Amino acid sequence: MKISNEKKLELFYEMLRIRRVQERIEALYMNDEMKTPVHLCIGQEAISVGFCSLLQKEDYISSNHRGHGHYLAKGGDLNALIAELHCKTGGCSKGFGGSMHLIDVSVGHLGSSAIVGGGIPIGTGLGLSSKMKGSKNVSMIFFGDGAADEGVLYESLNFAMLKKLPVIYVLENNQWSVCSHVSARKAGENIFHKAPSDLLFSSKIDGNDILSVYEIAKQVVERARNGFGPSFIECETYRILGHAGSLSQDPKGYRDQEEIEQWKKKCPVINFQTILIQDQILTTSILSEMEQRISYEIDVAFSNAKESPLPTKEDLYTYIFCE
Ligand SMILES: Cc1ncc(C[n+]2csc(CCOP(=O)(O)OP(=O)(O)O)c2C)c(N)n1
Repeated sequence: MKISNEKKLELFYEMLRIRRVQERIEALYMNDEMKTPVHLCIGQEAISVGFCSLLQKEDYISSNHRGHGHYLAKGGDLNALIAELHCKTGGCSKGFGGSMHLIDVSVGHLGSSAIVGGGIPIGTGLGLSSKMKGSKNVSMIFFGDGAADEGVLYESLNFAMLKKLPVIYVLENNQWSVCSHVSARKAGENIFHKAPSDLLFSSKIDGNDILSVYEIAKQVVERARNGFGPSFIECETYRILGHAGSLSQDPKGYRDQEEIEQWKKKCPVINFQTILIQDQILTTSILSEMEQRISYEIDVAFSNAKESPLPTKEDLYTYIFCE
């Protein structure tokens, strides 16, 4: 598939931005100013960027606890993300949600859930709403291999196939669910084989290769938008850092350093950067301009978050609805 150089740079920039945001969070986390757990997605950036780059603002996504990348790739506001991590009123959930409850309705991000698998029926329902309204909006759901253990995935897939819903199920198989390896939980090689194939387009891809992700994303978004029903894409990837918090807080011993080193060699950001430089699409001056722009944007977001007030006791009642 032909992808313009401009598009390639755009994809690279978005991945780099998510990477640098994650790194800054990780670097500052032990200062204890971010009053929420964080689940960083370093190593998985190609998936959120590749898939979201094919969506319109009006399309929906639903996300999970490891959702910073999904939020940013869909166009969620960085200032509101960082303020949310500080539990401040400037946050995207007004400081009440923390990192696992991100949302930006203005760009079609309809929320992330801390309940593993929780975003799957929500995203399926969003697909149903599009179909009932006769709109062309598609719904994309990001979830992990741990969530693929949950029965709700198969109920949702069945419903989406039955009603031919415009839903794209994006499984980020990062090999681990907390400290439990995928091989300890799955029978057989491929999770996606479990998805019945006659009513569901399914495929397994290298989730660390942004161009492969972009290519399949284009295909499945077009299918969904044109009434061909749901798709299920398993993306092989790896969580480079710990399950939650900063790296130093990750329990040791559940995975080999050698495994981590092997996956670091498959880094989606560095590898794409190398290709772009080799192909003379990215120059060192463009790269340093990108780095500066991103770094400045992150500085501003952290300083805004510090300035933003904490919620008050009265705010506790502001967002409670009752009839
Ligand atoms: C229903 C439910 N069960 C268990 C948990 C505890 N828990 C939080 S994250 C997580 C791992 C999820 O793994 P996966 O879906 O593969 O996502 P990853 O963390 O690897 O990105 C678990 C078991 C939870 N939050 N919700």
